[in-house]
Amino acid sequence: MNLRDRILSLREEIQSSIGGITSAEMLEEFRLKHLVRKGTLQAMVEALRDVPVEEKPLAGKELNSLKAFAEGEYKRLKETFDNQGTAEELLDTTLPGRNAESGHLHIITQTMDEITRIFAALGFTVEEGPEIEDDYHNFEALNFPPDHPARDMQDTFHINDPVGKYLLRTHTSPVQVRVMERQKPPIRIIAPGRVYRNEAISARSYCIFHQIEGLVVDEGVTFSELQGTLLSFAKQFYGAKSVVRFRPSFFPFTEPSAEMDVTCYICGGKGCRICKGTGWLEILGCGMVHPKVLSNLNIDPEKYTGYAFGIGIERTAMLKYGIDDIRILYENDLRVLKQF
Ligand code: 2NM
Repeated sequence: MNLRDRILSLREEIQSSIGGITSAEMLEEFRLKHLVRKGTLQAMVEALRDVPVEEKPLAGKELNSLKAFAEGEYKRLKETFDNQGTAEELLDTTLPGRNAESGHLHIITQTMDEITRIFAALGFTVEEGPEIEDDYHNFEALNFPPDHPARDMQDTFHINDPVGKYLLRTHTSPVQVRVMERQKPPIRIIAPGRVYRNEAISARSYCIFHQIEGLVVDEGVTFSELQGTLLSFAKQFYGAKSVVRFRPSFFPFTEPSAEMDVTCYICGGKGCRICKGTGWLEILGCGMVHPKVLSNLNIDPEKYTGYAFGIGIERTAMLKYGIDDIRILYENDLRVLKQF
């Protein structure tokens, strides 16, 4: 058989074996048989030296074409198998895992949970109520006179309902009203939740914020019991060395009413940037439940007394974490949220 015929028969062999290659292993066998230095194609190149001169050009051309074909097919199949290796080949279980970032509770929720836990340990149970309230539960039952400025369209978000009595609650006090409607004393509850006020948005106020309000009603409840309970809260939340003071204030639903300050937990009362040099932080409003609120809810004010308080969560969280603009709590900027 002359060289040209041998080359043609090698082409047939190569062509038919290429059709049967179905794995990377088979492709490697193909390479070792035909494409390496001691393979069939190189053997033909060497044999080309011994053929008569006149046969060389044609045989050479034939051989080059076969080599190009075999190498091209090898490259094509190699790429195919490289890209679709079995799952086992592609999965390297020794690589370090990808870090799955997990979310966490918002700073407002964290603060609310922490305060709730402290009062729960003091014997308070948690109550919730609707955010869309009616005028009676949000204002009237709480002794707000009909012309009180908070009832004005300017300060409260009213719902555009046919009766015109629904609104977004401006505090969580309507939850306390609903508890007093359905439950006889003793009552000892806190109401954490979201509230709404139609205020100009600024660094200090936002149209949405959160409160925890508390209510205790029983026979013989006194202002000193209020003071002891809220002092215990302040020591747990702001530190055991905390001291509190009460200043007279006014709310329609309490009499007497007070604001409670705690010694600044940053400077310990010496005066610093956070407490604006006063040594005190204003942290909540409180008071003895007004007798009219009790009688509105069929609780006999001659037999029962009660105290109530309200804590603003945003303000508390901002003081604790040194945040100076309330709006960043509502922008959902991960660069901010991840810090807490
Ligand atoms: C405050 C301050 C003082 C309060 C009163 C009542 C209720 F329902 F018993 F009348 N709930 N919450 C209250 C009292 C809230 O927030 C600054």
